[in-house]
Amino acid sequence: MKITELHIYAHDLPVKNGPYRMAMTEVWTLPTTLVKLVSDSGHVGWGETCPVGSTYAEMHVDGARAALTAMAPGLIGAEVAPLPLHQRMESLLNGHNYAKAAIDIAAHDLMGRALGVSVATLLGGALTTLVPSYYSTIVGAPDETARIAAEKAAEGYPRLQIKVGGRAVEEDVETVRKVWEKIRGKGVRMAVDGNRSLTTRDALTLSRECPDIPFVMEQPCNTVEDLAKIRPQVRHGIYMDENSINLNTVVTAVGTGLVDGFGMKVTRIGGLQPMRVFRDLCAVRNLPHTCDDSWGGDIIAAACTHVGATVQPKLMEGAWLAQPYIDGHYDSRRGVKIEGGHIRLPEGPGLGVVPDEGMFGAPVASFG
Ligand code: 0XW
Ligand code: MG
Repeated sequence: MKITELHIYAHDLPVKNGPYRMAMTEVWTLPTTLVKLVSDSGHVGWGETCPVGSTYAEMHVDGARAALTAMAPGLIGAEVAPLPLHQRMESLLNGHNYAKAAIDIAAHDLMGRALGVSVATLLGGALTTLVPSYYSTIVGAPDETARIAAEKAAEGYPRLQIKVGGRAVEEDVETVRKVWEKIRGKGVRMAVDGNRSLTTRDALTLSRECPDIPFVMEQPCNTVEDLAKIRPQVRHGIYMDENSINLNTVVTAVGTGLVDGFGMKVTRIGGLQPMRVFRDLCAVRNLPHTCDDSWGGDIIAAACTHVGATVQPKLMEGAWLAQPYIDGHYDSRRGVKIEGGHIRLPEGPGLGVVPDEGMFGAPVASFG
């Protein structure tokens, strides 16, 4: 099966009750990029990539569109199957995983539709049809954050991610302690995410001031070197998120025992093919991880849910979706939703969602 057409669409996703605030990023509207592939068999597949602003990860919306436009002519006539497709993309452009991911997701959707199987089946087979999610607070006042944490725990979220950083560490400590007072004993797991913002000094303070609270520290500091520095000094598990920019970094982090788990983004690692390799590497070393993305609509949400369904439940830390922050769906009937802290695996072939492409207007570029 070969690619005969590639279309790129631009679409804005305003943040409901915005802004969405992390330590170093505040966003009100997220410009997302969609890719539609058509094959010589007449099948269609959709992909998406949506950086959450320009300071979160090494991604930029215009970079994604430029990279897709640069690769597109060389992808007409390419095999849809993930391994030859990735080889072709590597021959056309170095890096830019988050742009390649949109093509990779579209190819998985197309292949699934052509074969009449779900993307989870293509990835090895679903282990569940109810995928756990987690709720991520924004950086906020301690009492308000604790109130939201209690509310989300009561809704059924099995895990909470508490955002910290960008302010005095004392306020972060107070926030974490107040959240713990509310959720203690409720069986809800907790991650404290600094989104790269903490100095190693403040990361150590946070850990030392909360020795009794069983959270994991997600990407507390900016660099791999910072994580290595605090690693032997903290009491809490360390998860890598933003630093895990490709499989090479992941292999080193896993092999050197630098981390206890990952917050992983499907687009940052380059799509579903590298994501399944990542999943299997983590399984070998019993490392828990999430299957999320930084932002995006129903296409990204479905991709995260399908791969999340293939992760051993004991290692699955959840699929975070932007859906609670977005009004409406690309697919009004089969849109992907979090209910009671969990996501029902979409049914049907491919990703199981069929976007109403009228929503996206005319493509910004078309090839083939
Ligand atoms: C909570 N997330 C999955 C969504 C935001 O884009 C950031 C991210 C994270 O864990 O850092
Ligand atoms: Mg994170």
